[in-house]
Amino acid sequence: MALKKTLTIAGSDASGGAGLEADLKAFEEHDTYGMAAVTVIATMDPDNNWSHGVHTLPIDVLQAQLKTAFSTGIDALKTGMLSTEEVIQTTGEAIAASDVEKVVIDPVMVCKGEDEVLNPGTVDAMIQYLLPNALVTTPNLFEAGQLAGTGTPKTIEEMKAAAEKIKALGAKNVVIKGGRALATDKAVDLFYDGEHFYLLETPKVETTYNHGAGCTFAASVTANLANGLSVKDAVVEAKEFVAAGIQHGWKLNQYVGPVYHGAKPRLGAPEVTVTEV
Ligand code: PXL
Repeated sequence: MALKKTLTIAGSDASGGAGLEADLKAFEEHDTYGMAAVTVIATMDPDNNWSHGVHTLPIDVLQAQLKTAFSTGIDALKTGMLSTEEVIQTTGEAIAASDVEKVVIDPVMVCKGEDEVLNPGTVDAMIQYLLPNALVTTPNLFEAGQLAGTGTPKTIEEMKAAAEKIKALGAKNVVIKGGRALATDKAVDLFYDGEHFYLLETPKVETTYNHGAGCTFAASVTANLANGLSVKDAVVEAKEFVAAGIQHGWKLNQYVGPVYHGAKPRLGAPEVTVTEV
């Protein structure tokens, strides 16, 4: 058995739905061997309305993990929550110094429901250190607007314009996750490969149990790339995988409902419609 090796450089979500916990579950479901380099530990306080604590690990602890992981010969990697400019710079430089080409940058700026950027300065650092390494980047609407400097896109045309700007910053392929936020009757993502734009659509699911969807999507793209899929096929399968996870999202407690990371292989997935636009 020679499994492909996948790495997530991301935060730990102590509640298990997002962050590296989501990534490792998705890596496993895609039959790859998952590894993690932890950047920060996110905690949620049940005595204070599940408010988030963000505990960044010392930079030398991150560097030591990156050294471990890269020494094994990584086939594909993703980044997730990188909480400070120093963490972003260290991660970007380590990726650039490695020979890993299948690099998925999920430019996590906020957790759902919180709309302050994690830290001022992180957007510029992502542009400087992360995007130039990205084979694929997977911003949500808010993150796309921040990276593109356009403000949050509200239409498909605005998403296309933002994708072009993000591509110009060095990312080879851009997926903007509109999800169910756009005023359409489908959950719509836009995929731009630098030449063509494609809309990826699934039926909208009315649920708030979608915690971890973004991480699960980017991790699925990463594992698919490790397994040799083309970027487009990797993205389309990841959309199926996460749509199934959202369809079968469940209530962890009164505060949060994660996606069911194992839904697609066990319960099937909705069809993804792909349309060039
Ligand atoms: O979903 C974004 C996200 C990423 N990474 C970590 C998180 C969250 C949101 O809760 O906790 C570690």
